[in-house]
Amino acid sequence: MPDAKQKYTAADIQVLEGLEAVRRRPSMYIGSTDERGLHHLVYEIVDNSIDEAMAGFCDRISIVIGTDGSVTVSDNGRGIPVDKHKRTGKSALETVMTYLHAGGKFDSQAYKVSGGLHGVGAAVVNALSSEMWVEVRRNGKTHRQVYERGKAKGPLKTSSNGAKETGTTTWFLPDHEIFDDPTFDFNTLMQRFREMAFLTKGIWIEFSDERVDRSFTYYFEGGIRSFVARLNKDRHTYHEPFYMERNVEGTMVEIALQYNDSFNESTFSFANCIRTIDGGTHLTGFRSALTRALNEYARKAKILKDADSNLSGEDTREGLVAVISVKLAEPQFEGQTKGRLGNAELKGIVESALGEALSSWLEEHPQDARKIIEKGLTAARAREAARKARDLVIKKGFLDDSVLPGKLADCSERNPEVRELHLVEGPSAGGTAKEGRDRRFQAILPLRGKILNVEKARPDKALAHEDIRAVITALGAGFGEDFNAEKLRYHRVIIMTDADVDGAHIRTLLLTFFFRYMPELIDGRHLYIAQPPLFRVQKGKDVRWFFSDKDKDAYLSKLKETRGLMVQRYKGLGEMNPSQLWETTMDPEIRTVLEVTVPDAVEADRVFSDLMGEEVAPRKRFIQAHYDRAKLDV
Ligand code: 0RA
Repeated sequence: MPDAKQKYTAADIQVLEGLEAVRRRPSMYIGSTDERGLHHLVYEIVDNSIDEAMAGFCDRISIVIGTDGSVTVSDNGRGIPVDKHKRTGKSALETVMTYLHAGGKFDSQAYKVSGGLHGVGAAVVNALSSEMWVEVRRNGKTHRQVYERGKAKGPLKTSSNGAKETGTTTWFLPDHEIFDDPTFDFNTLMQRFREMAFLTKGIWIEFSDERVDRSFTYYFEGGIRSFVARLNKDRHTYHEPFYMERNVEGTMVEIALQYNDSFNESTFSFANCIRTIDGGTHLTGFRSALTRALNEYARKAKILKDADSNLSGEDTREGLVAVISVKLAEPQFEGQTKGRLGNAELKGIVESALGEALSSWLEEHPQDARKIIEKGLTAARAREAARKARDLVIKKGFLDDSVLPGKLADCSERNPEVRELHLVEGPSAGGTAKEGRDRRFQAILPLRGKILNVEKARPDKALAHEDIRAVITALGAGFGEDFNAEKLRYHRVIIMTDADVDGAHIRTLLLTFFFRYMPELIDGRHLYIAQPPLFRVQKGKDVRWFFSDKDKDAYLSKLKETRGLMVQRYKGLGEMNPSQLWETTMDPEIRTVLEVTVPDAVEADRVFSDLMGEEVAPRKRFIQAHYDRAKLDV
């Protein structure tokens, strides 16, 4: 944590350069000028308020998206200083807003915890906004300055308000000269603010979007403890969450974890409030401490006998839900997408902090400890059984891609980039698809019907399932940690199910399988969902297909007379003949397919466990809510 008593004044702020550079090369500062970069602007400003909260001076942040596409961020912190800055001769506020690298807080004195652009955030946002203003409430006065494309439009205006309240309000309008489409996405923002609220214990974040008249307030008393509880909502858990928070020489380590009765691991790691998708040193430290503490306790409590071997890391992570959040002075984000924390010292810091805290917790909660270790032992036995089963299948030639599944009707084209694999519900529709397809590049794999729910089955069971094996072998790229996208035999995998509730269920089962066993297939944008039509409307020789009730009704209502009119409803793929299926659903020239994307891994994890886990109610809710959504954001 930064030292809360530390005072900053204008003198702490270093001046480097003007903002022309930012307008010339915006991507250097915000990554891109597409949707991502646009949302980055909001995060930069909110991050500054989060920092003020982390320093202990602010507990409320509000964000409003205006009908004009503007953003207002308000906090109840101390207010940005407005005293005169020695080097620029301007106010600290104006200096912070109009010069690059004018971030006082990023000097060695303290650190910016929420990541971002090292304190240059506000200036970058200013440079990329066609209009901006900041209002600071301090010392019973209101100070206000207006900017345009990074330049002050007038002096800092001060008026007395006599109020005790302090804080900062920032308003900006993203520059349409910079951004291709300056439209904010409600869900993207909402998810990020929720995450920020989880990661900053005790903060109230109010978010409202006046364009759609929706608003949310987030407050999580327990911080990441609440995060873990939320991830486990609707799952059967074994104990109350374990939680620890520790400051090791200026580095904050916060960890919450809780086991459930599933077989999956859901661990989310963060450094300075930024998701570290590819883990890093903090995650490595976490894992080794977890394995070590559980094994040590298991030996001491004689749950593991002398002759037993230790639980492996994997065994200790079955059914684990964990959130690891570290905050450090100079985070190094590594890897192609900067998704991995590189600071070497974090491994030891997290390892010893968690080791100590978890060992004490296990001593204090012997019943919980026993349940967790027994779960690990069961996992170990199952893994051993799975290994044997796997050796056996490998011996028999299963998962050897020279032996393709018998039901697969392959295509003739050799280049995987143009090859498509259609997973078709049921043998009858499979037959139609085989006849209707373009056999040069479209392969068909008919599925029996319902595939196994992998959310409720161990990997060995899943692999014994015929359809699942067929899908894995047909794709030829392995699964789980051994998945290798370079070996994919098809770069497009298209799920084709009936347009009814059963079809939706089968589709969800398949999505769950891909999400758990081949997430790279989704990340790599290889997975699609076919869109078969719901209606065929014929009037004389004119035949039209409709994909929704609404479109069909709109068309019918425009018709002047109904003579020779024939409206047919298609319930299943099997009701179409091969040429109809080709024409409406398979022909790349006219079909529409939905790309499956997972924009938010935290949400997706919960959605899949909601959908496919033990509890029935949430699943119903989801299927009903998402049944005919246009874009499948799982
Ligand atoms: C440095 C010093 C002080 C406040 C802030 C930064 C500050 C910045 C932002 C940005 C958004 N909201 C903010 N709130 C506070 C205060 C120094 C003092 O009062 O001693």
